[in-house]
Amino acid sequence: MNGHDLCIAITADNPAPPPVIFLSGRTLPKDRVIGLEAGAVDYMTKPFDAKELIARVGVALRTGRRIATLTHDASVDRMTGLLNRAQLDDRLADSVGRAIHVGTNLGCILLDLDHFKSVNDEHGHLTGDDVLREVASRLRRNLRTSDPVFRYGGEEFCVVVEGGDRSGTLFIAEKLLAAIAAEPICGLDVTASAGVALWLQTFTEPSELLEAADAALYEAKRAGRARVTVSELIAAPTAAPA
Ligand code: GH3
Ligand code: MG
Ligand code: MG
Repeated sequence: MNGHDLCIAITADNPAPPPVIFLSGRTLPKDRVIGLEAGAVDYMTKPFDAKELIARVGVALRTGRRIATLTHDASVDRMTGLLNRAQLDDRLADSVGRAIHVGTNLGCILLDLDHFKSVNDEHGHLTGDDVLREVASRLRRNLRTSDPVFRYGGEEFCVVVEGGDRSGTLFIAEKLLAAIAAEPICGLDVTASAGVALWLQTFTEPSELLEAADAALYEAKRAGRARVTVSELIAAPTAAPA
């Protein structure tokens, strides 16, 4: 292929783009620069030594695995296995961008466990951790893969519902609270409250959606907990009577 051979290191457990090593008959520095600037992780010239090529493939794979591990650790909350807050910020901005571009709805659900401090105080932090893990698992099991769930903070979780209108997002929020309360967790009756906000095209920042969900969550707590409240400030307009 035009003086170049491509050596591609692929592993089944690495879904990231495979690292590319050029093996080329073009030996000039400018050719190496072109190859490396095109995204290759390494550039070898012919004639080549097979053992050196294999060693360089090994280095590329090792580096790729380390990057994959670091990327995973930077995105996933270690205790619950959910996406973390940094991912929420990134993905919410993407979701808002798509909602603006396509003109679709976007729902945001903020969930907070009720009286969770007393779980720690009365049963210990390890039990508290187990409760958080089981809640995370129930949230994941009750959501489509297209509706990502994030660990927002300590005992707070956030779900982004792309295309979610008022009734659809409310339905999901109610379903999640029901799933948490359905069966005792670690022998304890656990409930959560949720605040729902809906994206309106008048918002300027994704953070406004989170602020609105937070205000709704505060309302749900104030109204007695174990319930869903919608941020009335930004509730989607109801259809005008015919
Ligand atoms: P409310 O119903 O008003 O939300 O009351 P709450 O007790 O749930 O809220 P509060 O903010 O008073 O307490 C939250 C508790 O969550 C306190 C904190 O120790 C606990 N928490 C936060 N992160 C973790 C964690 O990773 N593990 C455990 N075990 N507890 C956590
Ligand atoms: Mg909280
Ligand atoms: Mg709480």
